Amino acid sequence: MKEYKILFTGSMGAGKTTAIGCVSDVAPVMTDVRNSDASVDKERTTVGLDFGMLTLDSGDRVRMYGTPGQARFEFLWKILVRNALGVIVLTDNSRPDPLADLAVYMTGFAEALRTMPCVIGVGRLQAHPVPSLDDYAEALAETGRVHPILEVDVRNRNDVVLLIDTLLVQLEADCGRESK
Ligand SMILES: Nc1nc2c(ncn2[C@@H]2O[C@H](COP(=O)(O)OP(=O)(O)OP(=O)(O)O)[C@@H](O)[C@H]2O)c(=O)[nH]1
Ligand SMILES: [Mg+2]
Repeated sequence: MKEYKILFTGSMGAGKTTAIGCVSDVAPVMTDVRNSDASVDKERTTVGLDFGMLTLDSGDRVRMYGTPGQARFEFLWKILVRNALGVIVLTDNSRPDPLADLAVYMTGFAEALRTMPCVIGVGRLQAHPVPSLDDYAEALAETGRVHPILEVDVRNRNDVVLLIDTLLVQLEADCGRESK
């Protein structure tokens, strides 16, 4: 049996807490409090971390951690990414500039992503088709990065498991790693 630590990050309200809660086999640990950031219409927000555990069909276990989305908690991003094997970045396509949001996390985790695989999950794409998945790929390519980009509904277990599987496949193949 293998055990993996993976990290969910991404913009406020993209659904890190929801995604982890949706697939966790154990009662997830959440640290959400009342949201005081008026720029995002959201009742609660994560101020510490999320934690959940998923046992795969293979018997392997995935320990899932989630970061706060708010950039004021950037110091926690660095702590939470330690010892992780891969990162899932969630975006919310209903936000004003989802590609700029993506850039915040690609920059924030740049050091970790030199050695870790990464998958991008784009939420609310049906209702907000722009930027398209191709637009995301182009934006990433401009920064010299290639990562899988998938549409995701964080409320849908299969979607979230697919994101995790896509990350683990990269890990198994040892691809997605840039040479140092
Ligand atoms: N209607 C709708 N709601 C969605 C969709 N995707 C996500 N949500 C909702 O968006 C909210 C996401 O909230 P969280 O899971 O707290 O987001 P988070 O990324 O943990 O946010 P922070 O901790 O504040 O950074 C949840 O209420 C989800 O149900 C969607 O496609 N449609
Ligand atoms: Mg959260």
